[in-house]
Amino acid sequence: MGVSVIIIGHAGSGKSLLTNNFSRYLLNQGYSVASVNLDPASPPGYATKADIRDFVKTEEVMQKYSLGVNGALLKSMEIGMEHIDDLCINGEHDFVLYDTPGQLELFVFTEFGERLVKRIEDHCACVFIADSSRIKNSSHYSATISQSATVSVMLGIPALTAFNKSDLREVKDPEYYLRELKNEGVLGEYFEPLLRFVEITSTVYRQIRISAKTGQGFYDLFTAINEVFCACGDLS
Ligand SMILES: Nc1nc2c(ncn2[C@@H]2O[C@H](COP(=O)(O)OP(=O)(O)O)[C@@H](O)[C@H]2O)c(=O)[nH]1
Ligand SMILES: [Mg+2]
Repeated sequence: MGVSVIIIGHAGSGKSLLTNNFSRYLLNQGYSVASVNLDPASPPGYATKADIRDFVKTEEVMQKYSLGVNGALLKSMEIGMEHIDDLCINGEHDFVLYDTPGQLELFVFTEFGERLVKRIEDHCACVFIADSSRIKNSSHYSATISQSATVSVMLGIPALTAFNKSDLREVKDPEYYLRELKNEGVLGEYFEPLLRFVEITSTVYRQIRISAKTGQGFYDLFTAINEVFCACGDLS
């Protein structure tokens, strides 16, 4: 059975570049890989097995329905949902990478993500991409980890956090942020147990630092993805 990886993160965090370069990495390792673009607003810029833009393009939705950007994005996801069967690749590849819309709420907080996950028959996990260049203190770090946990809960699948753009800036060890949090009063008191909770409930908690640009950390990401299913006792 293959592995489906849903790549989620904030706009500009590097989802599309990761889909492009990580799929090449997997291909070079000898695996069969398919990439799926689920962002109706941007052409993927890499070869896809399925592309939501074959069914709906946000710029056309804006014109056709006289909508602003946000309305058109939501409408695009609604239209895309009618084609979920065409966007779901099951049982054909070792890995399927799903590149999600720029704004993560379009995938996580609409029915689209939930429905897609239900249609995926392969093993399925999500990789939450965080932009390391934006993590400048313990609050940023805690908020990032919390969001990854939220995505996992919303979609009902395991999530890994991958700290991208490590070529620009590397995140510090979790212990460093925990120490810092202890000095941050109320916020620290709130986040420390939260960080511990995420640590205990995650299948893979070691920090994964990658660069979608240079390929740094791709082996670590690859092994972590495999560990998710290994830890679930489900490698068949
Ligand atoms: N330096 C650096 N730039 C990156 C990295 N990943 C993405 N980018 C750049 O960040 C911008 C947004 O990337 P993109 O993949 O389109 O983000 P998306 O909105 O999450 O799909 C682009 O200019 C990418 O070239 C990385 O690891 N390092
Ligand atoms: Mg993108």
